[in-house]
Amino acid sequence: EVYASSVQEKSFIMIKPDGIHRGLIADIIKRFEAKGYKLVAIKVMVPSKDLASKHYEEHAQRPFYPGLVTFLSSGPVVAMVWEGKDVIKYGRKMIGATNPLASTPGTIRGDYGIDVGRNIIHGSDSVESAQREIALWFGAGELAEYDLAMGKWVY
Ligand code: RTP
Ligand code: MG
Repeated sequence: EVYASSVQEKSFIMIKPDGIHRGLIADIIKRFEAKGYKLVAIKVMVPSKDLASKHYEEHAQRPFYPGLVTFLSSGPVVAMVWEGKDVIKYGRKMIGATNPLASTPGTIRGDYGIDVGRNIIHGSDSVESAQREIALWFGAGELAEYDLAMGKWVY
């Protein structure tokens, strides 16, 4: 059933400044698209320090937090919302482990990263985080609703 609610699960996926500067935008989008996920929102921006702080607020007490916020707001990001069955959990699998050197080859971080502070991409880690992050980065009218023609060949 193509329009079951599980198929409409959404995740907030963001290419971080290192990913943009390293020319990985198209590769990353290609992976999610080829998997069968549907792109419903996308924008490029340099996030303010305030937005970056809010995005990672769960880590506010961690020693790496100030550097993380400075890094995220230091350059352009590609903020996206991808939709599809199990996209939150499976998207994190495609992304790989937080530390790129612990990520399996074939994952985005495993294929392209070395340092935990330069791990290329962010993905929501739960339904609650996804809802919070989508609302933080996008306005209600910025999410497209449409049927993807290839959808019936994916589900
Ligand atoms: P993300 O939120 O960016 O998708 O990454 P994640 O879930 O895999 O990892 P998380 O624990 O949420 O950490 C957020 C980001 O903080 C940086 N970090 N640095 N020990 C460290 O220096 C350290 N630990 C985490 C990473 O850039 C990580 O993606
Ligand atoms: Mg995280």
